[in-house]
Amino acid sequence: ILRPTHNGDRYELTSPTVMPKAAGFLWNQKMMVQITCRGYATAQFMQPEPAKYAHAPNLEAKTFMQPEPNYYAHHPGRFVYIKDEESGHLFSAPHEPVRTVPDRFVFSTGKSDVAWAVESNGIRVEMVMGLPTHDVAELWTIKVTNVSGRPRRISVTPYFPIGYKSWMNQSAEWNEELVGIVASSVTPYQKAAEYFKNKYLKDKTYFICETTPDSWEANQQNFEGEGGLHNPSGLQEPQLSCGDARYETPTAAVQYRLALKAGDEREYRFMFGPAYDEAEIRTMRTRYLSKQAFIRTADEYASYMARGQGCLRIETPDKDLDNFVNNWLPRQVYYHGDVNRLTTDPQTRNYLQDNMGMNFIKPEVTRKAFITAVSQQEESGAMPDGILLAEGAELKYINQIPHTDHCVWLPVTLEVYLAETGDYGLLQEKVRSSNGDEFTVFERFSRAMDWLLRLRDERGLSYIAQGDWCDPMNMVGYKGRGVSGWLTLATAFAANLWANVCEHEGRTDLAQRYRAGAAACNEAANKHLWDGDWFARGITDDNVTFGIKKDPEGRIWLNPQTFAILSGAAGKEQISRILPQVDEHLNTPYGIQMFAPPFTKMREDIGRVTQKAIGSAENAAVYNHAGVFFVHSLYSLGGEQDRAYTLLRQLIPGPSDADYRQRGQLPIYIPNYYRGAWKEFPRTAGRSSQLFNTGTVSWVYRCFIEGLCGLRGDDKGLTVKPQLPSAWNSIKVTRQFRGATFHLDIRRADVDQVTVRQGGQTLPEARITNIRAGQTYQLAVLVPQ
Ligand code: CEZ
Repeated sequence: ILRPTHNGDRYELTSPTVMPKAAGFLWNQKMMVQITCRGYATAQFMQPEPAKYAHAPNLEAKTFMQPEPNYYAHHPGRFVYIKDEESGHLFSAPHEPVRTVPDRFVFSTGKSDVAWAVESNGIRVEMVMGLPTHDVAELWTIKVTNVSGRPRRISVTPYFPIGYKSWMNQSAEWNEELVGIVASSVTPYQKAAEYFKNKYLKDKTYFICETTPDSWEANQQNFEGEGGLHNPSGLQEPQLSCGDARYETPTAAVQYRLALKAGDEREYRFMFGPAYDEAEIRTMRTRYLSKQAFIRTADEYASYMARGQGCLRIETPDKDLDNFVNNWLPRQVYYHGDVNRLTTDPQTRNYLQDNMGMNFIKPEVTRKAFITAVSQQEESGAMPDGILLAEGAELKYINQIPHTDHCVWLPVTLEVYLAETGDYGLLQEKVRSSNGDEFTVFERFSRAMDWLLRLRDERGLSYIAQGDWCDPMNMVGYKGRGVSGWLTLATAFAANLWANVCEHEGRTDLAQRYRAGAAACNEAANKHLWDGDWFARGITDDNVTFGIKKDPEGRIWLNPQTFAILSGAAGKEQISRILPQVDEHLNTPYGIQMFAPPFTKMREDIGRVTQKAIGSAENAAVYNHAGVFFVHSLYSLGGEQDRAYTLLRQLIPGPSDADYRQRGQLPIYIPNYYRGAWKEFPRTAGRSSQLFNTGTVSWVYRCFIEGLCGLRGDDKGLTVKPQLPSAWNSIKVTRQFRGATFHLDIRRADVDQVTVRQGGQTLPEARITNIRAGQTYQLAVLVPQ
């Protein structure tokens, strides 16, 4: 059903029904489109807040991107109806809305386009969607070929529903000069002040054609009629009615009537997108709507994607893994670092971790992100809940709820930045905030750590307010007393990381202060949260410790265990107790659950997380972000490479057919979760959320680079400490690092410690120093059996 092609640059799915939600996605800095194999699409563009140009047929609430999208007959999508005008046989490509069983079906997701080839009744339809690099628009090529071996009379009707644009004012009509349908609307509002904000919104949606069609329809009801979308009334007439929409739901359908000889083909090009006015549509048409311009634009876009190639190529015994790590993982990391999930106020923790990944792709972007982030630091040293990225942006949704963990991610992200670049100079940059204070980056980080260490109760445990990393854990501490076990440990971890930097900068006084702070957190966690075999998740406002043995639900949580390992709170003996418990309670065939057992009803002293559907999102799902934190902690231990690798591999769908079917997702990205509650609901366990926005991927990339391959920078150079799973005897790795290229041949040998040879000579230690940019290094690495 599924196979990689073009050296892994594409994945091809050959059925529209076995993984109906399987989708590809494309983006640029102004927009994003996710489109399923069946043709349903979700697109957003920034103006500067996320907006749509194709809508559901009813009024939609504005919201952030959510998991497990539902698709329904009238969901926005991009379709072509093909009707045999002699026999009346009708089908549609890619698959919706007609759902005819195709004779041949290929959904092919590439890095810079999404394509289909669908055949039914002797007609082949090939569709390709691309994007420009700097503008908002979809570029569509639709090619029709008569493969039936006899002459045919058919109609070809691209159908791009526009949906319900506005309850105040909406319409659509054919525009002769632009050769297409233009829908107009007024974004609804009520406050006068909103008028001025909305005044320049792109309230038009256009669908324009390179080739003038024989007829068209701009009125959804006229097109669909009594026949319904499976067999629209508009297609039962000799031609479309050339209707308009006057405060009626707009649509874009255009029709070509063709007489094709055997083997004949026709190729059409279209553009679909939002615009402010007709002048803008005209400009877009001139800029893009021709064969040459499509080719040029596709090349430009491919080189834009190529800039996100990342710094690692691996050759391991697992080819599917290689394909994901070499081709698709850096692309998803790049997406996060490049567009910050298309929000103007990314959650601070997301902004920082997404930039942690960008260190491996474009560290100069991460450098700027630090400056942007700390320039918004509050006077107290706290970091705000979201980082504002556009003029006039506001904190929305979850960012209006106070969470206490944001400062943690500063030193965590910095650790990777310094390892990749060695640029300690960043710390001396002066950053001014809007209230006028000026501090260096170094001072700001110290203030953030001071704030974290200060925000603890008399026991030394960190207050949680209305959430920590776990967004919906909103009622543990809303009365002001509850504490987070995880945050206490994460604070210790962050303080230790920061102490290392202080030491490097010659500030031993500060290094001591932060190490002492970390030690105090760890001690408090051990005193109040150690439950004999694992660490508790927290203590509520009413002083109830939870995430412990006697809890029937939410008994053991992964994050506190992970961060107890990372912070040093858990000693060797404790770790040896924790790991088997984690295995027993949390492992599933699809990865590791964030906690178990799931909550089946509201716990008013924990909050919204307990109300989420069992096994979805944070309620006992395989929540990949938490899973990969754990993998990172295992690599940091050394000696846990098998446990680490098993979990790392499970983050990626496949490679068995059964696994693909169960997850329902192509192996071109990692979703934020797979359904968990494996013991309770095995039928749905493993199912992908289909949401490719996730902090997971930065860590996954990091785990492959620094953990499995063991290629990590420090202030002297590049250290080499591979941690191959025991089933592997050798791997080959190419790593880009500080402008140089390293080819490593890593194999097991009879050595006591990692040995690195360059040009026949053994290096004094497993570290390459004096790295020169532009140079290529060939290294033979021997690792102990
Ligand atoms: O969002 C993520 C956040 O973006 O949830 C993570 C958190 O660390 C990320 O910063 C864990 O809680 O209910 C909610 O509010 C959810 O928490 C979502 O906003 C969420 C989900 O991943 C979306 O499925």
